[in-house]
This record gives sequence, structure tokens and C-alpha cells, in this order.
Amino acid sequence: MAMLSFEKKYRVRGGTLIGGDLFDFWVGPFYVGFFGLTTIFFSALGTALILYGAAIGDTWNPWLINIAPPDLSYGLGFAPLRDGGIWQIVTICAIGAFGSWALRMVEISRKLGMGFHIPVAYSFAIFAYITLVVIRPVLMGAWGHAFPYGIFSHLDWVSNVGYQYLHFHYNPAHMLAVTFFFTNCLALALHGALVLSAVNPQKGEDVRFPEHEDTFFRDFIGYSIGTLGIHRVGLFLAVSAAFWSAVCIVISGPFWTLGWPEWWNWWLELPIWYWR
Ligand code: UQ2
Repeated sequence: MAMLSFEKKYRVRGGTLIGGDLFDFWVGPFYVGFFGLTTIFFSALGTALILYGAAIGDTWNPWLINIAPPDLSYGLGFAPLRDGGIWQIVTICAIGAFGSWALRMVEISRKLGMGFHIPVAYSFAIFAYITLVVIRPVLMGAWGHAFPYGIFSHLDWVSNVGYQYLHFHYNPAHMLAVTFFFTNCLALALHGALVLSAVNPQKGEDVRFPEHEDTFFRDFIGYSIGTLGIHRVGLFLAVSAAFWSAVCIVISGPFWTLGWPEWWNWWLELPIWYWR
């Protein structure tokens, strides 16, 4: 709460990418800006379309509501609203909202004279989404290759696409992505636990500072990566997880159509085995 008082000091004018001073204001704690308005526009339109899609669909059961992309026969063309067209406009709205959100991060970073690490990191998540719903469907020639918007329906899509390649866990890029996700969990657990253990003591105990944090890990494993370093590692692990997720799906179909286990035949076909 104490932060709210000195936050005002950082409510500086400028840093906008578009619109000059016109949208350079706050509503309560929220910076608005041109991209704040476009975020609200795309989110509201997209949400309304999902509700409309649900209304003309079969169910209001939140688990089962499904906004599906057009049939494969529509290729890369526009489909009628109730035949995948809603999905297409929702997708445009989603990309518009995510892109606006990233650009609003850029404006706020510029205002504060910060680096662009936050929008750059977030862009990897947007990139992974766009890979799923635009890049891969375009490479494969039909919007119908994108995933449907629905809780169970998108799970079914993931399962079906996985089995289409026999055993997705043999996809080398998938292996990398999963490893990055798990390592990211490890790093965040270590970091969160370390910070809380030092900085949130029992009643009557003193807060401990980074020299204690460093000392814990030096005693424990002979190495401390440091307070700046752990955040560099965290950024790298998180961004890599999103990046390799995008790679593992974009190569499935456009660049590899067999089962993923077969990809490893290159290993079995290495000439070194004749030695035996
Ligand atoms: C650390 C440090 C932090 C940390 C953590 C470490 C004082 C507050 C968690 C320990 C991290 C190491 C040894 C690297 C872990 C690497 C991977 C890939 C899991 O040293 O400095 O700052 O939060």
C-alpha cells in the first residue's frame, strides 16, 4: 500500500508510441494509452463473439462450450460466421488484444526509462499462440488445422494431434520445451523459497539480506548465481519454454509428417553401428 504514495512520482508524461498526449492518462491505478483502449476494444469484441458463439451452440456448460475453426474444406478462406467465421474473428481479436497488451507494456517501459525485457518476454507467449493458430495452419493450407476455443475441445485437439504423430514425446523440440518448463519450475521454486525464507521471517526475527541468500547456496551446492543472475536464468528458461513449444508444433506437419519415434531412425542409421 505504501507504494501507492510514491507511485505518483513515476506517473510521468510521454513515452507514447502513438497518439501523443491524447490517451496519456490513468484510470485509477491503470495507465490507459492508445493501446489500453485497443486492448479493451479487442477483448470486449472477442468475448462478445465467444458468448454469441456459445448462444448459437449446443450448450452453456462451461466445460463443453466450443468455438471451432472452419472445416478443412474452407482452406485459408473466410468461413460463414456459424461455420468457423466466429473462430476466425475471435482469433483476430485475440491477436489484436495480445499485441495491444505488449505495446502498452512498451509504452509504460518507455515512460519509466526501463528496458523492454517485459514486452519481449511476453512476445514469446504471443509468438507461441500465433504459431498454433496462424503460422502452422497457413503452412498446412487450412484454418481447420488450428485448435478450437473450448476447455475440453482444446484438450481433445491436443490429444488427437499428439496421436497423429504416434507419440509426441519423441518430438525432440517437445523434449526441449518440456525440459525448459520443468527447469523453470525448479528455478522459480528455489528462488521463491529462498526469497521468502530470507525476507519473510517469523515474528521477532530479522529480515536476512542477499549475502545470506548467497551463503545458503554456497554452503549447499558451492555456487550462488546471485540475485541478478537468478532472474536472468528465469527469463531464459521461461522464454525458451515458450519458444521450443512453438517450434515443436510448427515442425509437426509442415516439416515432419511421420510418427515422431521414426525421426530417431537417423540415430539407428549412423554408420558407427556396423563396427559391432
Ligand atoms: C541464488 C540466488 C538467488 C536465488 C537462487 C539462487 C542469491 C535470490 C534460487 C540459486 C540458484 C542457482 C544455484 C542456479 C539454479 C539454476 C537452474 C538452471 C535451476 O544463487 O542468489 O537470488 O533466488
